[in-house]
Amino acid sequence: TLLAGAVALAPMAAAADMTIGFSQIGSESGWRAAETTVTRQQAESRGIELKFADAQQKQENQIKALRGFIAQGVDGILLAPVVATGWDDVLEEAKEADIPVILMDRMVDADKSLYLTAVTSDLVHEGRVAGEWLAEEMAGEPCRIVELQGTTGSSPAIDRKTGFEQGIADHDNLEIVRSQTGDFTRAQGKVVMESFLKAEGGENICALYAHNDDMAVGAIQAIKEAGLTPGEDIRIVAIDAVPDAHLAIANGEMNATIELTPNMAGPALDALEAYLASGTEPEKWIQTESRLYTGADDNMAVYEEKKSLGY
Ligand code: GZL
Repeated sequence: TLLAGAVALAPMAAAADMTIGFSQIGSESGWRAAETTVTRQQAESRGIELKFADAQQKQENQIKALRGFIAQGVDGILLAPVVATGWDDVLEEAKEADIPVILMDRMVDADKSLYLTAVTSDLVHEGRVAGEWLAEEMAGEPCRIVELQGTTGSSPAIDRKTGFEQGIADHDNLEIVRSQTGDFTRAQGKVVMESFLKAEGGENICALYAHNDDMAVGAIQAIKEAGLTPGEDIRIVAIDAVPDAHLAIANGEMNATIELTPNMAGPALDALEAYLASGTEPEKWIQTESRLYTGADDNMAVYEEKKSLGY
């Protein structure tokens, strides 16, 4: 019993003096800022010391941060990889240093032995749900779609595009006529939507698919400034379900969003603690849920609840 007691205490001891490095992409969207807040809360509640590095959306800054964490000898690393490629060397260095790496909300194109697990949603599924929603909404009516892509080369931009195309594949009344990155930001979403409206003529655009709500919110501004009614003249579907998306849907200015939880750190730190305490190897993919919200939902109630949680 003494030994068992000691082992039982070990995880707490490990958590109490555990140091984790977190290489965060930046704060390009409301969702990203919420993920950072939740990660700090999750570390705090576990008595974990979190070393936080903001990369301002630059991969080289993330690689530098990871090398710093390795040099400091942290117990584990959380990495939200801005793009999918170019990680092999630094992940090899972490493996050499026997420091487990957990991927947050985005995937990397690297051998699975180079990371402990990835905590992400099914990014292809999210895109497919968006496409299927629009297909149902249009019910066979012709619809010329413009698409605001996420950060070029990021797994969400690649997978959400693939999924949306799957979702509309069987509906030849739906056609993507323009597709360009808005880098997941409101500012770029607005600028690119302005260029779409200019190039196509607002009356020739039936719908916008944005890879995240922040670009959709920027596009709503552009649509209004072009004298059109967002949510009616141009239907809008996006992903994240940040509070401002629920507000826009409640106001009829947006039509649908697919929820992405900002709490990737809970499952990530659970897996990391179990691994460090007793060598438990988690599944290589811990999938978070995706849920569709439309005008049929009580978006004001969800907005209030998310704001009350500090989102
Ligand atoms: C998706 C995540 C995306 C969010 C955006 O898992 O990586 O990054 O959808 C954020 O809001 O910029």
